[in-house]
Amino acid sequence: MSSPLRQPRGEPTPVPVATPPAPAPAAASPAAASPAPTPLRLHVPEPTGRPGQHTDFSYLRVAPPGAVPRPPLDVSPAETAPFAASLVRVLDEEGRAVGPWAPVVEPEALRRGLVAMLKTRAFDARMLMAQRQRKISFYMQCLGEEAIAIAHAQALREGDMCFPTYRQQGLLLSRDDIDMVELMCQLMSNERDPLKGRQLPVMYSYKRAGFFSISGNLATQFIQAVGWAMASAIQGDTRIASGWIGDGSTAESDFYTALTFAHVYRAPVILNVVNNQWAISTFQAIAGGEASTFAARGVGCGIASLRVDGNDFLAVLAASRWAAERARANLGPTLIEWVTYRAGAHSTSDDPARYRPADDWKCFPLGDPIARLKTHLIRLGAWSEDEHEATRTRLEAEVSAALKQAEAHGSLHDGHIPPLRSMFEDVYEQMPPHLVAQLQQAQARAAKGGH
Ligand SMILES: Cc1ncc(C[n+]2csc(CCOP(=O)(O)OP(=O)(O)O)c2C)c(N)n1
Ligand SMILES: [Mg+2]
Repeated sequence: MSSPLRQPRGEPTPVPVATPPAPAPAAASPAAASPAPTPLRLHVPEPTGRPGQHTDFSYLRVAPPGAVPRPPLDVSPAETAPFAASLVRVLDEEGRAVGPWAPVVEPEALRRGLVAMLKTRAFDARMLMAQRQRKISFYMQCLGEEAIAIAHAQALREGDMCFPTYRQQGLLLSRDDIDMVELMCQLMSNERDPLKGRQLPVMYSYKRAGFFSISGNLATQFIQAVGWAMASAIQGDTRIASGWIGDGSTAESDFYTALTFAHVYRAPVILNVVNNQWAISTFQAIAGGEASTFAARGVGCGIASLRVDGNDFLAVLAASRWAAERARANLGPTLIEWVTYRAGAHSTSDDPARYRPADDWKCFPLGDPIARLKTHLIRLGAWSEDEHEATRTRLEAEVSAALKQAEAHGSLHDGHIPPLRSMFEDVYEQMPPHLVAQLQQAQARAAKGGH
């Protein structure tokens, strides 16, 4: 027997609708005259391009370079609403630096930035290949997003603390005191892995470089950064924090908790939201980027916020400096949405051809950060095509040489991994008896060839 509620296939199942309270007795109207209630439905955002199509990037809300004014440092959070809806840009199509955000910067600093971006790209490309050669187990690139971490690093001081995600390797690779070989040893989980195989390969940790241990639990970086910044202020210190999160991860409740604490106590922190349009195969609109911007979340929480072209090295530098200066002057937190594009796969375990057009990055309206800074420097007479090619070749050779060196300390292939006892070390100053017993048991088993 069919139920009166059963619908033909394909028809939505009716949702019971609460009956409105009965109107006053005299005004009762016949049921037949009232319109049929509208079945309720949900909106599920979709990307504007799928494999085999062309993405319509008009959803991005791109402003022309130089068009957005530069507010005073002590602007009130509410007054930043227009900045959170627009897009701060400096570099125009011809590589000129235009508008009020154009930073005062020595060409030498820009050259260093360009070299660091080229180095990061060469490192990523080689590590991707190393994963395909099964020398490392897993890798995540930041292809197309290099300017964000690298220009941001130039706005920070020694002692400031970044709470990065796995896509800010540029913070490390832009430093002279971080050895690529050591990063590679971690990627290979070999004998020289500074974290002794206790972290995922790409999750580095460098206290001396202001690079807090990466956590695989997304969005925790934001609460940690705000807490660290609050502690710095409580101690009357001068160091600020910089927290990082992706567009997708803003959907985590930790994001809002961090914003509340940052706002309430005016914590000296920069809150970076890297909107690279994707969270693995999920389009940014699913995390809430369709009807509003991610920067607007900051304004709603009482935090001064900017939306910035993340592929424009000069805009990243200028906005990062602005936010850092605000934090150092006790003017409170700044949230910055960096608009960029994740040009590569999410990780070596992902295949973006399954969910987005293959030529998407080529069509992305904000271009390639390396090409844009290169054009600017050539225009300034501070760089050339020849120098660019020579630098690229030199860096590729340096990365390959570093990989050889790292491989000499072992790789996944040859079992040169940290010694078994390291699993039991570094927790207690003196190993308690139950761990000593477990260690001896494990060593005895390993000696017999077991695991
Ligand atoms: C709390 C939590 N949920 C889910 C995951 C699995 N995960 C890892 S990366 C990722 C996508 C993150 O996307 P986004 O925040 O946009 O950063 P992106 O990778 O684009 O840089 C997901 C869902 C996780 N690591 N932690
Ligand atoms: Mg993302």
